Amino acid sequence: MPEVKLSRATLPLVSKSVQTPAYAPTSQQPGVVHLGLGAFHRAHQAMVFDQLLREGDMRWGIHGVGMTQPGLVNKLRAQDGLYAVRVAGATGIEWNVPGALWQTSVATTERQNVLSAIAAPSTRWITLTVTEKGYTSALAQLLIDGLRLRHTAGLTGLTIASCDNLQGNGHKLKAIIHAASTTQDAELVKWIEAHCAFPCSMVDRIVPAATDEVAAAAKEALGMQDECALSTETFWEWVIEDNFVDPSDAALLSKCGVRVTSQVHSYEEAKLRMLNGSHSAMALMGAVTGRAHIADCIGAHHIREFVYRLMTREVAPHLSRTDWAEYRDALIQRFGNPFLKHSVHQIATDSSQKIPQRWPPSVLGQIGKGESFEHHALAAAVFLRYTLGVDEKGQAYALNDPQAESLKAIGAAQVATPAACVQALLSREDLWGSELPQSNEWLERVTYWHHQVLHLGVDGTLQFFLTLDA
Ligand code: CS2
Repeated sequence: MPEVKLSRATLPLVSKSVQTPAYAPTSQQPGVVHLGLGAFHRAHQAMVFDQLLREGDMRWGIHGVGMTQPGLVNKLRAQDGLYAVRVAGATGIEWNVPGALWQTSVATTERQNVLSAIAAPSTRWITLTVTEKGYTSALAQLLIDGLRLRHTAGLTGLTIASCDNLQGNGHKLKAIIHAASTTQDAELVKWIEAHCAFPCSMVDRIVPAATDEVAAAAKEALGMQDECALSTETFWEWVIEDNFVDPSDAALLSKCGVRVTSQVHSYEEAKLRMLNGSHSAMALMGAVTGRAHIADCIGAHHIREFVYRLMTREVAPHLSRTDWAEYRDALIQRFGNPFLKHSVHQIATDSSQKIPQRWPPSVLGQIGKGESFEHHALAAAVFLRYTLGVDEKGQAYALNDPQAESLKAIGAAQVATPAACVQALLSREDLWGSELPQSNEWLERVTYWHHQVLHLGVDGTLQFFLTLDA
């Protein structure tokens, strides 16, 4: 007998303990085009939109766009856009099948479909999770071409919400659109300016890439096969600037637990520097020591203590989010969630694009106040060690990073000529910005910790570090 697979037709057969959508996307067209149909969107915004749809507001169905790879889109199509999400935290486990994903496209091979979706009369929003490296002229061109169709057709403008881990993400998105537009687009740019809104947005939920283990757990929970199942934590946060084409969206989103505010900046900076900054540090430490998951890192006393101190001493003093202590304590708990199995190599991916948002602002803040930045210096030293591409047990790993070649070229000679390699890494303005490469103190401290990392190993260095009151 062929195995039963999750789809609209088999939805009634899903175990009753699983929450499934009662609504169907029958005659309605999607109101949201999402660019970057990865795991994160499906377990975060898609679940918020699912909540709105459950309440009967049918304007929140999603046209999900995979930016490059057709693999996931094909699997989702075979399941009519349905997939299960395991939500696990201290209060227990729940399985959910969100029903918000109604249509899908792949940007590289089905560009016309994406443009048509952007230009559909039903479309009201575009959301984006295209990752840090996705803010390219190609993305800008896709948006320009789609918006041109809307403009020509005399349709309304759109709320275009970047949800990537970038400070001022709405401004960045708008800036690349301006940079990619030509003089012939002058009219269109004026229309975009007047009729589209680019709210900045901070999104937070830990959603590891799908694994076989989660697929097996989904099969057990659903009573059928689901090739697109995901696992996430109970916690989620979405803070978005009160800047919408349709102002009444603010109240709707607020009702679902989204924080609509004019103060996104303070949430963004706290999240990028505390959560993501700690994540990058732990991911690199885990990769070099051979720990597979973030929970393994935070489970090691010296790494947990290091992360706690990094947040408390070097990140928090420069934040405007006043409830940072609660946020920090919640993060330590979240990192330890045993259900998440969040791979350190997944987070170490694209470190060259992530570190600039995550570490330098805190280091510069500490330098500015004449305070110690030893935790970040140690983390930067581990980053250099990571570029060797082999862990302390001798196991090789790949560097998945648009800068992989240049990073490996810098890191290769670090055992023979460590000081020169630290200098080469720290002189890169693409990683550290224009100010930090001028700091001799920073260079000196990273060089010091890099020496320790090479001689004591990462765990030994951390244990030694914690005996100091840095
Ligand atoms: C992580 C983020 O992969 C990474 O770089 O730091 O994806 C992180 O899990 C999310 O931003 C959490 O909201």
